[in-house]
Amino acid sequence: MSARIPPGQIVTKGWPVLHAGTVPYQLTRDTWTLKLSGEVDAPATLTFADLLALPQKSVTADIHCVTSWTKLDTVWTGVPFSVLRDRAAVRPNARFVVMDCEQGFTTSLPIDVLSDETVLVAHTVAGAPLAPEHGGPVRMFVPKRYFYKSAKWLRGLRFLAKDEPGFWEVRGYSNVADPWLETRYTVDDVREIHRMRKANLFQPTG
Ligand SMILES: Nc1nc2c(c(=O)[nH]1)N[C@H]1C(S)=C(S)[C@@H](COP(=O)(O)O)O[C@H]1N2
Ligand SMILES: [Mo]
Repeated sequence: MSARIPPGQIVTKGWPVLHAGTVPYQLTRDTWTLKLSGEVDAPATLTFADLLALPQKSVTADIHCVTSWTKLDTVWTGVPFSVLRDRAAVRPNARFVVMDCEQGFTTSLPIDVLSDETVLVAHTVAGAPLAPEHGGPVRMFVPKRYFYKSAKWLRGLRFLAKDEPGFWEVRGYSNVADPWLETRYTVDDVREIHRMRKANLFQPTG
């Protein structure tokens, strides 16, 4: 196994389009908004212009779909998640974020996992506006997790004290979704908890 490719993954040169339901073509940069809500002191609804007025960053990273394709060296531009977290003035009791999408898809991750410099609320790929088929005008970009954690057509970030497992997560997919641990399914999360318990590394997340 190459150190670059996570276990069980195969490199693809193309870029598959994968999602439940249809593409919401009516959602454009002009109609799109992003709601910051939940356990926050500064709830807000941002327009695309508001998003562009925030600090921007480009990240180059590999993406890994749980169905086993990996695409190398993708280049994304957007606003770091941490900037939006700070903009929302998240309360100390908030630990998770639910990413709410157009048409009802959701996924979630701990705020800590989303708070490093690789995670973007992204609007541009390889220098071009994100295509509707790939989640445009705006989607999450979370390259260190399987790609189902990178919510397409993002419409809200809901900050919560308790986790609320998302669309794929309640259908048997891992809530951890770590390509390097190869936690693909719920049962793999249980395996990881056992491994960490044995090593005295397990910290319950409530
Ligand atoms: N809103 C929404 N986002 C979603 C999905 C979805 O069904 N709906 N599918 C996820 C899955 S399983 C994958 S692999 C990626 C695929 O992104 P792509 O079509 O740009 O390759 O989007 C993720 N984000
Ligand atoms: Mo996926």
